[in-house]
Amino acid sequence: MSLSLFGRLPRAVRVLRPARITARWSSSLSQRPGSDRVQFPGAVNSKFTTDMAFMKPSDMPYIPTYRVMDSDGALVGTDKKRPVDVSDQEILTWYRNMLTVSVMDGIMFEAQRQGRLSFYMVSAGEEGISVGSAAALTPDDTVFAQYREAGVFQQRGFTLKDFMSQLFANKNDSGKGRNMPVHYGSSYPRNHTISSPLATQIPQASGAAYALKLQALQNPNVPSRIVACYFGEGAASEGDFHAGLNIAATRSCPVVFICRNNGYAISTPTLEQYRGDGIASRGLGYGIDTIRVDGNDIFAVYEATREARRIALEGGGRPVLVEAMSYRVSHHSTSDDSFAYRARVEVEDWKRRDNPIIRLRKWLENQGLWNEDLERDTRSQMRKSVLQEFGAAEREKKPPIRVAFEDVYEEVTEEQQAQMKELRRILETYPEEYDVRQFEDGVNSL
Ligand SMILES: Cc1ncc(C[n+]2csc(CCOP(=O)(O)OP(=O)(O)O)c2C)c(N)n1
Repeated sequence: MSLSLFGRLPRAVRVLRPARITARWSSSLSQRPGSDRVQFPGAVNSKFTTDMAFMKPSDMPYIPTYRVMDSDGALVGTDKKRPVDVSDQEILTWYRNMLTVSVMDGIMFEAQRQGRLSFYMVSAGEEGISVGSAAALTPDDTVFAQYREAGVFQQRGFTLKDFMSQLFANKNDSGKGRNMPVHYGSSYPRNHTISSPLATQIPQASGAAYALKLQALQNPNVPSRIVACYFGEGAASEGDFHAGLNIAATRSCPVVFICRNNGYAISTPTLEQYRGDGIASRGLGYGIDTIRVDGNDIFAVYEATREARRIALEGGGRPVLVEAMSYRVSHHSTSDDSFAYRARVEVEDWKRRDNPIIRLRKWLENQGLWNEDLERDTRSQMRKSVLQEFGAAEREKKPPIRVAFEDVYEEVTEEQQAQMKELRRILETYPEEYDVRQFEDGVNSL
């Protein structure tokens, strides 16, 4: 019945129809006499059994964690001579990108504590996940992020000026100063603007991936593109996670879901977040190819994402889930003191034991590609660059006041025009109360 739908579509669509769907639809749904398998349409490969046994999660094997390099920066796969098929130069860029995010985080966190910035969130301990996964994407791929993925933006060409303009909501911010700090976005490479409500980006990512799939069907000559969608293990408890993964599976969308499992959602430890085997075990339930990786190992993250990207484009499109394990060594945000709910020693332990930056540094040093002097000079240079852009962004004008009324709808409505006029009247009547000099064009923009 539904097959007739394809009959009306152009030939290319029929050729690219996903193989798995064909197999399922073409199997007979009637019960064959003597068959040991159920032919109910809802579970076509299930065997009959006379053994009434409830399946227990604890009887299932735990999903292993893929790694390429151990915490000493040594390669663990016996056959591996090189960790990944990219140049040393490229790996050094990854290292610098992780370091840039880390240096910027240190400075901006402190700046917030001094009241120079309203809010900040660091990604300490998770730089390997964001830089490593973004390195496996092409600039044409589309990204939906949560908020702890500054490394994705850094790896995809965001400059310190871009970061600082958003953080200080000045007139150079592509988001026009309307969002809280750390809610970055860019039109190319396409990084959809971050928004605060958790997990809402997950079904949106599936929808965007569906659109990319349809585009590829209409024009097979455009380069293949995927959507990469990031979220935390806490966000994965939202209903939108379920909606997003299920629709991506049933519509065969080329989307790679990347879950950062860092052990906490603000004060909530994973034991209170879920009782299954992390987030990875859920992927299988949706019929999605899934892998768990060591998030402190940038090589493992890169390799897994690159392969996930390849699989996502197979047969016209299908989703993949990557669960990257890490530990949130920082406070949740500048509004949080995490020692109120976890022991300082636990955090110190993790900081000492392992992190993605030190691990890659050890590998680079073992290869003779990095040393103490380079580390010191690079860090000091990065600090200087961050402080320079910080100062420049802080001194820059805010966007025109008019911008507060624009883009609510595509066009400014009559009511909004009246509100702008009224605002201008108030600002002009009480100049002592409202200092508008920091906004581009002052009241004249209204
Ligand atoms: C729908 C919704 N509920 C609650 C919040 C408040 N909130 C902001 S961040 C956060 C924790 C998210 O944890 P996780 O997804 O694990 O990401 P992490 O912060 O650990 O990177 C919560 C509950 C929100 N922003 N949106």
